[in-house]
Amino acid sequence: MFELSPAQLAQYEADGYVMVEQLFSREEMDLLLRIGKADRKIQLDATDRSDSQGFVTRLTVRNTLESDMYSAIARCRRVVRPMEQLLGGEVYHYHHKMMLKEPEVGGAWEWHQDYGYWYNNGCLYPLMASCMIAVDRATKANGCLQVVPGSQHLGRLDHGKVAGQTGVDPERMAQVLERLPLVYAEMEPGTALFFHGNTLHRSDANLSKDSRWTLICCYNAARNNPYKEHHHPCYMPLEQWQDERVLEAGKAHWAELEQALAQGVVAP
Ligand SMILES: O=C(O)CCC(=O)C(=O)O
Repeated sequence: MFELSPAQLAQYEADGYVMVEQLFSREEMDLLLRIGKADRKIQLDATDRSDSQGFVTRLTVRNTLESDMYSAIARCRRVVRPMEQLLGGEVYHYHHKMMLKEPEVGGAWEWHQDYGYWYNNGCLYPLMASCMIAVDRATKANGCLQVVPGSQHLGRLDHGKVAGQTGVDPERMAQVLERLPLVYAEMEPGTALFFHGNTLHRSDANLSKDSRWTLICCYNAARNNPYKEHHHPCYMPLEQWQDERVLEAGKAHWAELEQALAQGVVAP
């Protein structure tokens, strides 16, 4: 079973993120990409997020886990076990989202912390983290994630309206960038970035000819159950799947999509 090493845990503690190369195989990512491109449902359910330049990025958020390939990844031990290590105990699925950053149109994200938003959902502690998995290659040119190492130690910063999005106070952000470096998290397909809910991150618009799709799986510590109901789930035990089930679920998912395509209907 994959686990983060003491050195990787120390890196997360210092930097607020840790990158794990090839957490998923090329075969798994090729299949996920094929599924994503053929999946009318994720396109139909996608919401738009505009940036200040008028570029629009699309994302499809899921609060529940099913038997599809996206859910199999969010449930699999390769992702969940490191999350348990990082959050210090049992975790539950908070949501997952496919980020469909399309060539030449995919918009930018302003500087923010995920816990900047999740705080408002009744989660008292920042015992929350995400795993971003590169489905396509993510590069500087197609708008890969940018992170500020060590920024999780700043605690939660005030968020407000920034260029039409909810972002960190720009005056404070400028000061942060005077003191801390900025890192472009370039990733090959299958590489995963585990990052803390208070790690500052953003991304540029995708002006390149290559799409930049990622799957982001987000978790909350079981002991950090929100004190109020909101649009993401409260604690519910997470059924963890063996890693092999990712490919099995993907193959079954693809077969379902192929059948739906042949019948000219949208797969459920
Ligand atoms: O996909 C990206 O580039 C950024 C996404 C992000 O920051 C988020 O979902 O919180």
